[in-house]
Amino acid sequence: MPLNADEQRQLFRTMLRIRRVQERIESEYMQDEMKTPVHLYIGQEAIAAGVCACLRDDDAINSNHRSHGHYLAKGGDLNAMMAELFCKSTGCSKGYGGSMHLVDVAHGNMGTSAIVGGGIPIGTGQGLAFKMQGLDRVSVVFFGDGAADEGTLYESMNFAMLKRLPVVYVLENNGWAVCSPTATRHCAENVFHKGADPELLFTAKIDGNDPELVRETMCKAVARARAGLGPSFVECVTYRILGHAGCLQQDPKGYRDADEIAAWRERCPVCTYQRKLQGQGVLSDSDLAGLEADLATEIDAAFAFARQSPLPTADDLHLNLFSE
Ligand SMILES: Cc1ncc(C[n+]2csc(CCOP(=O)(O)OP(=O)(O)O)c2C)c(N)n1
Repeated sequence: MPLNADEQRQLFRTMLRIRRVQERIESEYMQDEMKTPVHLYIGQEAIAAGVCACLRDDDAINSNHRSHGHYLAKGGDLNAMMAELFCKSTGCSKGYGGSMHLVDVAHGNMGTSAIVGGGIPIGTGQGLAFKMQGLDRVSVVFFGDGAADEGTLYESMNFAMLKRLPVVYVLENNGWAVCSPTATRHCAENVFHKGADPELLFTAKIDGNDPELVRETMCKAVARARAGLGPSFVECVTYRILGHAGCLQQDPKGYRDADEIAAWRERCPVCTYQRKLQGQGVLSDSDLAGLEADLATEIDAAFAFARQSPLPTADDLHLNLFSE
């Protein structure tokens, strides 16, 4: 069903918010106050926004090291995220985890992990739990093309198909795993879509820079999962515009073609969607100015909150430990 104007503006807002937060992190990263590696999501915003627009608060997501967008789109608190990046005790993981360990159980963000592919079996188990409890909740797993190379994807999907689990596997194919292009790792184009039985697995390969298409495809997968019909695999083709980790000036030069980066910058999902909504008369100049001002205020406040928050203390070392 086509989106109405409010839904379109909401989708755009989610994307723009993720983008502006990422840009601020990038611009301040060299000050070395954020004592955590960061993996920025710039260029992939349409996926987190489009996927999470189909989910309820009580649906679960599991994701990976590049998770700022997933956390924000699923309703995570920006103050708690920024405090986590500054490793402060007010952070969403109490300052113990940093950027790769964002969590917000109240909004169904069950946690992110630095283990590539690690969220895939965990999200599958989450789907099993929902099914065993007789709930109509859905478990979504976000992972990259590098994680898709790992055997755990096939074990997990086989099990999800066998048990008809309410799991949606969202592959964010951004073309690269650190410095390795997908062409050197996958035997063919569309390798993940060959021979899938639609009864067992709904699959789609789509433009991951088109938020409305991501949302529409995802809503089909979510409806199938809620109806007890089983898992789906949605491959979203996109591009990581910045480096693998850290800020742009820390990215090694030469492993990517400058023309490739320029071509994908042209296809920036945020700018493209902004132009589309402006063209449709859905987003006015004053809407945009208001949105930008609100986001700048919110982001300033989150960085100030993070800076002013206390570090964990030595006594905190004894918390959150398990002993018999
Ligand atoms: C099990 C495991 N192997 C290797 C790594 C090192 N590593 C960190 S990120 C990464 C690349 C992941 O690529 P992809 O899944 O495509 O995600 P992207 O970074 O492109 O978003 C690798 C190999 C790791 N963290 N965990």
